[in-house]
Amino acid sequence: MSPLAVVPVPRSLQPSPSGPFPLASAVVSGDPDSAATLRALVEARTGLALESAGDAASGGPSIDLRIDASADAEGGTAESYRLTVEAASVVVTGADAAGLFYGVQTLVQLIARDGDAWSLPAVRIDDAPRFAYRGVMLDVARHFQPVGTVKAYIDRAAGLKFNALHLHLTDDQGWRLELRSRPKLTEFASGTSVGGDPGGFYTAEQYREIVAYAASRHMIVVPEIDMPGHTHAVGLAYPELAEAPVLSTHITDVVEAFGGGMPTAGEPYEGMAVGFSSLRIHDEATYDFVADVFGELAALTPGPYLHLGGDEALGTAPEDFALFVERASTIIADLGKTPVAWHEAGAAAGLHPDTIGQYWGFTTPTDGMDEKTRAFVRRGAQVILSPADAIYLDMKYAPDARLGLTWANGPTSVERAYAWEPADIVPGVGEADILGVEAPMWTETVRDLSDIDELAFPRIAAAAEAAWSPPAADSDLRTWESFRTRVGGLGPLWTRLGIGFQASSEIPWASE
Ligand code: TNX
Repeated sequence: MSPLAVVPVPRSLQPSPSGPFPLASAVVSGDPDSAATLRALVEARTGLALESAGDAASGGPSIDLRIDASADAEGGTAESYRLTVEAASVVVTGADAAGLFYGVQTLVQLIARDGDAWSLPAVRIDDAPRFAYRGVMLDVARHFQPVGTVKAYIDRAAGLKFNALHLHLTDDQGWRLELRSRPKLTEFASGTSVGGDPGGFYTAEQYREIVAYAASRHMIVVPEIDMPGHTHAVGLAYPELAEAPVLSTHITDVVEAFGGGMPTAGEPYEGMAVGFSSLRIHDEATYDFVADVFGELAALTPGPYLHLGGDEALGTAPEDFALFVERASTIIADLGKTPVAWHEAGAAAGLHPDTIGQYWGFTTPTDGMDEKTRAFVRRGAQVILSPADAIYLDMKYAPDARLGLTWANGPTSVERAYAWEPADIVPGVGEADILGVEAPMWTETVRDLSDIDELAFPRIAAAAEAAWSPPAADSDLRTWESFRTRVGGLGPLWTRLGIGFQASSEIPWASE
């Protein structure tokens, strides 16, 4: 029997001898929020409008949705759930609201065609996440994405049991969040995107709307203000805070390959080069700015993390970089938030010790990136893994692909996105040191939701499985063969949900 099409694969999945559960006559009872989620997803998948227990009396088989902290095998692990399908009843029990939400997502993935009808296969699933932090990142700076697109991305990610949306809100090409303390940022630095495409920004109210929508799908928002590099846009609004662009040969090479012109102080940057901009490190006005920006962001963000960036600051001298990230991480910690920084910041001796590191090197570390990452752990903090040659969702699938970049070891196949083990990436950074896994979507080549879908799906499913599922050593179903078959089984669901996935030839796509 081919494995059931559940992605990420659960901790334990046992087919049961009972017959399948018929969906059409089912009656949904229990927790109202998850009942609404289930009814909406079943309708999208099958066209069936399931009855609720409150509706006209019905003797149909029941789907019962419960929250019970004592119910799971491990005694109420956060986000865990248990799911039992038998011929006459379905019971989903979450240890908490998030667990129940994930149980419902699994249930929807199990829906199968049964002749002219729809059914659920008899099964018993016990499931809980491997890592507490399961993230996707969306770069809304290189190409601004409207609120509706961000919500659609949240829905897609939540369906794969991701629980964090990292929003890359600022970069050389634009500042995308309106701040009362610094109104010039959006007035002067948000109008354009890469390639001369339109820009945009979120008002504080729109940002709150995104945060609330994410919360309704059990996701936190991790906002990133990238500093001290990636700050050309800041100079359009507050020129006194920005150094002149540092024009290395790398910049000339990128401009030659991709166009966009050389970065020029005071002019919007529409190209794809990185590492030429820097805030002024030895000017107190810079830290007034950092305090204003993160102060307002902390007040707008209920989640525990604020990301200060810190990547590719090639236009900043190393000792200046260290001084900056030490002060910025301390400002964030003093606001009562946990700082997050890209792995480069690990090199700064005085970085705030609570700072979470985000590793973006390759699955086999190069250039001392592993050492910088271990430094976070030595200070007592954890690490988020985003190995670029595996789960950078903006890489091309194949050399002739329409969208994407290739710098991370050439194109990234679905198989390569799947074939890595988090605890084996950075020597000295083991299971307990890993907060989680995050798949970034940078948007230099990505304009809209259909571009996002084409690059993210199906590789995002590999990242979800690395973040949620047990390691291969503990699960027979953590193999490429099983994964590709299970992903193929999700094709019809993704189609019904309007997800424009790449019909990769590596995956045996099911037709219904
Ligand atoms: C590297 S990885 C970047 C981004 C680019 C991305 C494109 C990292 C922390 N920074 O500035 O958008 O490559 O793939």
